[in-house]
Amino acid sequence: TVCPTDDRHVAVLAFPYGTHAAPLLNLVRRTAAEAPEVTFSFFSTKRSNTSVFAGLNEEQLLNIRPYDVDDGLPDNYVPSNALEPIGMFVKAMPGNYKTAIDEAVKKSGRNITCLVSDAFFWFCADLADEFKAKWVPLWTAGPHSILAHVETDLLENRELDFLTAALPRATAVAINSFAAVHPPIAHELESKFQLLLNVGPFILTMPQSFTPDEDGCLPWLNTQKEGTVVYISFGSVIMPPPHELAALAEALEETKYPFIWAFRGNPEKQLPQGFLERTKTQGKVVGWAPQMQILKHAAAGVCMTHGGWNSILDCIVGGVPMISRPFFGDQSLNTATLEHVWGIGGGLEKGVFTKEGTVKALQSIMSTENGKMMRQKIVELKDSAMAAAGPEGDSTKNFRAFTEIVTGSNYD
Ligand code: U2F
Repeated sequence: TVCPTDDRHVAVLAFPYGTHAAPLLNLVRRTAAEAPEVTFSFFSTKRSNTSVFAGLNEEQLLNIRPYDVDDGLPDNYVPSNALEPIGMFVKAMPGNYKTAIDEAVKKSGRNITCLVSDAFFWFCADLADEFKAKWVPLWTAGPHSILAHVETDLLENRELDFLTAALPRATAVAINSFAAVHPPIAHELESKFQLLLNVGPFILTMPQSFTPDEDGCLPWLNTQKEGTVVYISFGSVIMPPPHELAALAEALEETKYPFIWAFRGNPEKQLPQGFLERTKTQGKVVGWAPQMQILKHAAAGVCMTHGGWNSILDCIVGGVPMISRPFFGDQSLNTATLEHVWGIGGGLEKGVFTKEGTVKALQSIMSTENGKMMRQKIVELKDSAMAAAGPEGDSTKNFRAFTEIVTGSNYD
């Protein structure tokens, strides 16, 4: 029931690129469901809102309203590379968010009482002061990368320099992770922030949107032997260069491992000539795949990834070791952690896809003691993730704390 005198209004500021806005919305959906009397306004670009709100009905959205912020791009703009529009968007901040927040305040008649934002938005520290509101940022990547930012004095990137100075001002910092993933890092972070809230892995703790299996990956997996299938995906942003795509394709043909390749471009044009025809019974090249369901399937044997944090969590929950080819941001650090801290995967010889290096890496995971060890270790991590997300687990308790801070209520 909605209390007409309630004046609580949470502004949620999403970063509209990569896999950032969807996890933030999932977190807020769970919180909003616990606090039906509080208004939640969700700010992202039109394109991002269209994608993350797709398929969610009124009943699922409850007290959350989407608002579009200006993407900073001129009319009829054609990007010259994938990063350019992100730079233009960042230049439009924070004015674009402020304009949209003003509109939401006017529409709802409620001032902002709390800001929940992507942790990239250092400007929220000042905005929260201006509104006399709380600020709870969400770091959508792993604990190692946020610690690296906080600990690094000489940052080349000014945006991130501001970020690290701002985060200790937040009422709490939430992260899509669980403390047992790497306890020394969690302890270190606890000492840097007013409050650190591990509330993940979201794949276990938050409502997820449904990914349809349009290409029949799951029935196909049912026809494959246990632990034999190579799943390949480089997330939502990356397309490896042509010579590396070719090397990976050749390695698959050479090893004959069954595979599912979630390919975001045009496979006919971008994969070697004849590859699709020659491998049509060996594997499937699909568009967007139901990644989590694939990784949970008994047939999944190894995941080829770019080392994006959400994919790493998916693999941990699925119990599938990884071969990682990092491209930017946190991905190299994530890859090193897979190999040297957790022992649940590793990088490639020379760091890039070559035919020989990829064959070696695949064979090492699929058919050596090393691969067996990785599988055992990843199942241990999976168990601690499940415990954290369980009824009395740390992430569950931290989520309660998050909800109380954000809504200012006790929901026990
Ligand atoms: C950025 O990450 P990306 O979006 O490139 O990659 P991930 O963090 O691995 O997230 C990919 C998500 O998309 C899903 C998959 C993950 O939740 O389950 N998915 C799918 O459902 N189907 C597909 O065919 C392919 C993917 C950035 F590039 C990274 O460096 C950061 O770590 C990350 C988090 O901040 O954001």
